[in-house]
Amino acid sequence: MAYQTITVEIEDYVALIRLNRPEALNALNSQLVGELAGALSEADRNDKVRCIVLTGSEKAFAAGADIKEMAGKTYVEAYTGDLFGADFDRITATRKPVIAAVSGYALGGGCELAMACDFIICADNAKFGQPEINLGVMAGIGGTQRLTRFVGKSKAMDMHLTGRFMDAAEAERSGLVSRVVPATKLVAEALAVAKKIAEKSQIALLAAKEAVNRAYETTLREGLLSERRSFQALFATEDQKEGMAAFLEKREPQFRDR
Ligand code: CO8
Repeated sequence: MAYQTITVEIEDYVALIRLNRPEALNALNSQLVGELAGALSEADRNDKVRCIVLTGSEKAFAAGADIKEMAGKTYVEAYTGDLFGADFDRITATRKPVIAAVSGYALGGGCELAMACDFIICADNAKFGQPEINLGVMAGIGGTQRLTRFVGKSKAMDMHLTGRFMDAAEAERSGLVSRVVPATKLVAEALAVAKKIAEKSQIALLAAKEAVNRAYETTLREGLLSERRSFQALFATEDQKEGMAAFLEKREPQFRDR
């Protein structure tokens, strides 16, 4: 499928999706969000993809929702048109692991998009922010909920109410990102991590992702029960037999997704 606002490359079972609107610092317009949702759904269905890396350019992962596109909208248009709603739901419904590789600005919707991925690896030049307050609005695709879960109420309030940016060191310290790497090595590092993930049993990967996500959506008791049942269910797979046999025989496992 040909896209105009993103590029997709697949190699070694990893799909590298790049946001590609350099003229607008990868601002998220309806076309880009729709294309991204389509590319992620396609990657989910593609047997040649086992892990996905989502990135932007060195200057910007994404500088937010497209202000030019949004500026003239009325409440009725935003509400009845469900601005980004359905497409963003499709993005967050991706079942395979998605790593956000963030360099430069991840602001507003860009920060929200990165947080909607499974984890964030960022470059040392990364800047995260929810500056919507400066535009007379607020976050609208998960920022108030996800940032608060990542960094806690105090920092989340600080970010949303002042619109200030958080640099890579603070983002790592606060638990927003999992690793910080030099900007020049960001994509290579993210791809290396994705390739490692791609070697695992896909059944176990999907189950582990589902289980971690439940931590945000249910009570501890329900989450623990759900985790236990998924763990036990994995003993019905050949990959569990192979993984444990390989450990005992001191060799690398050969997972077959069965
Ligand atoms: N939308 C549209 N165009 C943008 C955006 C954006 N978010 N950000 C940058 N651009 C454009 C600029 O207009 C400029 O275009 P042009 O050359 O045609 O004037 C080009 O990108 C380069 O930008 P700058 O010249 O401003 O570059 P600087 O290096 O000087 O500054 C900044 C970089 C600091 C990132 C600056 O561009 C900036 O502040 N951008 C806006 C950041 C922002 O406010 N983001 C939040 C947007 S609102 C949002 O994301 C809401 C999400 C929820 C939506 C949910 C709907 C339901």
